[in-house]
Amino acid sequence: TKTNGLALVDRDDDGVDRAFRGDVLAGLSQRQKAVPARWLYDDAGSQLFEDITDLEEYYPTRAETEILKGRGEEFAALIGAGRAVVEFGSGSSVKTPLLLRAIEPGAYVPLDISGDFLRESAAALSEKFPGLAVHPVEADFMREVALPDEVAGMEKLGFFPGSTIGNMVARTAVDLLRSMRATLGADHGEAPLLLIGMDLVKDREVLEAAYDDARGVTAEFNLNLARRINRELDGTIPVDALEHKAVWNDEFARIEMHLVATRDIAFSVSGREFAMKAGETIHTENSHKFTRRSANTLLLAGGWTPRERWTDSKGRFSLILAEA
Ligand code: AVI
Repeated sequence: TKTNGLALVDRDDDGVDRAFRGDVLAGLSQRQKAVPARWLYDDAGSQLFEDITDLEEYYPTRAETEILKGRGEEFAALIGAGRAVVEFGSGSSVKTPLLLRAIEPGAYVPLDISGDFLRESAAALSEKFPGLAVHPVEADFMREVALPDEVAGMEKLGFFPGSTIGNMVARTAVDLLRSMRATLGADHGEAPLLLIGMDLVKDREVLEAAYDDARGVTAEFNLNLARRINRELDGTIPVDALEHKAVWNDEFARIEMHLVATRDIAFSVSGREFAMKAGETIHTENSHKFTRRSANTLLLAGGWTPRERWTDSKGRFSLILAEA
């Protein structure tokens, strides 16, 4: 689950999230309507994403878990014991313990913008690893984060699984990789490592099915954004006139999710009027897929040198160890 928590959210007197309203109004005013993908993850959206990770068609979670399960000894040899593991995003219930069990970390520092979710997952982790020092930090990790004093003297390993980097356009991804370097102390003479999941380019059919499953869970995940706009921003979007579309954009090597208008519609959001012609879309998410080279190029642009790379047995997903 990923949520946007309360603590770092700026709300107006009516309790409306100002950043959400700003992004939606600006995005719906563009020629190609678009809403940033981060807004897919309210409580309902986060639960739907969890459901997606169990789907037959959605291979990334299973593929990455297979690598984490099978390569523990190699991680231990390359990473060594005693590092502070800094996870960008609160740990998922499955992946993080696999890494922590393999490498004997000195501490675990989950970073997340959602305080509630952060505390919950940190508590669950502490229960699983009673001897491990866990220091959750509530922060927006898109910027440099000050780590707790307790891990000041320790070597660091950043952990960013799930290919969430793929949900960013290259410019944002590079900014994030550079912020990670700074957060992990690379600018102050430390030599941090980063273990990062990056999903791979593959057949269009496999990719499009992964983002348009037979049970319609991904469609619900996408449509939930329109419902959220109606709920939180006093919107009148006729959700029944929108359809989920997931399409491979070969030019940019990414799956794009859109909400397509099935007829001409008009609606208002926060008192502003909008219209869509039949066939017009709202672009709601990019999920970039990488080749070995494009992954390396992105990491290098972000200040990280790839050192080791693992893929699952079907060659669908990669986990890369890089050093600053
Ligand atoms: C969170 N992120 C890596 C997912 C992905 O595969 O891009 C989000 C997602 N969107 C639709 N299905 C899954």
